[in-house]
Amino acid sequence: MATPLENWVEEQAMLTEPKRIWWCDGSEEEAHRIIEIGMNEEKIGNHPIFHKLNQTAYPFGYLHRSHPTDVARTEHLTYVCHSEGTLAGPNNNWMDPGEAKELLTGLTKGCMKGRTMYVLPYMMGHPDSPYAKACVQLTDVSYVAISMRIMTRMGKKVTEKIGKREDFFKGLHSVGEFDPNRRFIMHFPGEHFVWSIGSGYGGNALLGKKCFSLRIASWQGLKEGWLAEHMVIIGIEDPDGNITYLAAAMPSACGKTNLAMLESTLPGYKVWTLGDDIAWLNVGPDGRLWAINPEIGLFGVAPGTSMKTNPNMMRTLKAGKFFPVLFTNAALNLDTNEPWWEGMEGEVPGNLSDWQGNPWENSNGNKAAHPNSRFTVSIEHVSTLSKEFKNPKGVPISAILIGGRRSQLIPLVVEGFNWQHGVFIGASNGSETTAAALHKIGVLRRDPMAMLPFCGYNMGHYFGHWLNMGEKLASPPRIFSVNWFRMDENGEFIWPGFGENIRALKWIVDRVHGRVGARETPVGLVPHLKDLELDGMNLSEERLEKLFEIHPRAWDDEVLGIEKFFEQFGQTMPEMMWGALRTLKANL
Ligand code: OXD
Ligand code: MN
Repeated sequence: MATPLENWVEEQAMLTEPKRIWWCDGSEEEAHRIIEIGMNEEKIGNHPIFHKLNQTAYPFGYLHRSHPTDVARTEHLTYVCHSEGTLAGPNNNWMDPGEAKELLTGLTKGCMKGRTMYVLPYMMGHPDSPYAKACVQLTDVSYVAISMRIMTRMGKKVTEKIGKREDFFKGLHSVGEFDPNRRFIMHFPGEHFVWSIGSGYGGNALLGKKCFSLRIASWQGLKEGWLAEHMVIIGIEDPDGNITYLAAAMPSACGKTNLAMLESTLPGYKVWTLGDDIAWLNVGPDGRLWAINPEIGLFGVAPGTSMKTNPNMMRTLKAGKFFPVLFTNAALNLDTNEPWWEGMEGEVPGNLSDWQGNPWENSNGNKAAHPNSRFTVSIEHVSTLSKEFKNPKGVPISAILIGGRRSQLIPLVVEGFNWQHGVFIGASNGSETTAAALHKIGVLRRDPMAMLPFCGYNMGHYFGHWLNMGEKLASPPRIFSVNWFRMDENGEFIWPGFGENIRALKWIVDRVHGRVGARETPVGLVPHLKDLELDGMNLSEERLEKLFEIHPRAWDDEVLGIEKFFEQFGQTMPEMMWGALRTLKANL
């Protein structure tokens, strides 16, 4: 007798009409076959899906060029279809589930004709973790099948684990015609189901990532008492060999991957990598907050990544352990057959094709790589991978960092007065927008906990859930805000960032262990400058003070912006958040 999984796949095949169905076993041998298909059979426009790169310089490396209109997340086409609009909240697009299904049925009918339907059984989280979830995604493009193999624990074992169960998470994906007018990313939290059509871009198409591990999982977390967050997980080892684990939320393309792979400039300190994008946080039996990374791969922004900014990542891309490594929408050095992007060290190669494969002209600020070009690589390649990565229990979190890209106003590091105040800091977080989603770049938008595009339900309830989580924790982590991006009057970054960020992290670790005091300001606790370890750094006292400047009047607009943002949530906004805003105003 057919299993619920087989029945579901069969139903989707009746709707989408693929020429064949391929149940993926997740093996390396299979990945080679799928790559071959992507090089020789499947195409986007005139381009094959994959181009084989120089295997000496980039072992297992392949270049993928997307459809030109399909380069980032499309937030305006992303919907969360709860039974009622108020559950989705002002932070989500909402459509009635029945209506959404009717619309998508029309767009999906026969969309896989002439194509292969890949069936991808995958696990989010370590299979032995009590927090892991079994999922299945269907897709009609080799790029997505291969990317899912890098990002998730995919394979036959998951099919066996699902067996006769019905409670697996389902994702139906088709690139359709890559038509932005026929593109939707629809979430049905009540049914553990995501239906995505018209895009092959990571955040829209690798359904285990944003769609499932954040939007659907955050809703699960609300109902079950845990958190699904847009966070890095790292361990910081001090000179005595003690490791303190931190989780850090930052909006897309604000340096989470660099933070996850930071190489310390402080002797004796070392950063261990556990995750660069998503954390599932549960209350452990010991009353502490425990984190797992549900993914096993990195899908990072390429431009700006270099031996100077992130040497660890450059080595990771060349480690050649787990097949394959993908580069999406990078430029191509036609002389060496290597990928290239803006910000890579060395001279700009003379003979480049741009991210669409056209000869590149170095003029008018014309970018060779797309600003949101990406690499996709197994976390197994990372030499700083924590030995706890494979621990199904995860790691206990001592501090939560919340950051954004703020050229003005926000100090380098601020500690919340307590959990509730930390939640307020997170809820009022803002950041200047980047190329990770299609919108105007560089405008300030409120992005609470860096979850605005990813919280699968009303954020008013989300803040309430965070406050409740604090109640359930015997020893809640301390919450900090961080900002590496403050600029001076000349538009220059004051703080050098990257490896030097360890100095701010050290202060955070010192606070966690009660080794240093702090100075109280209206916005939270900041370091006594003497407690910051700045030896070997070229930063004048004056510039250092600038990093922590708080001008009450400069905060007026900020407070107004927060107030306006909070108002949207009406009755769902916890009174405690309003109280914290009133206190901030009074203190300023
Ligand atoms: C990502 C994003 O790809 O946040 O991680 O957009
Ligand atoms: Mn992200």
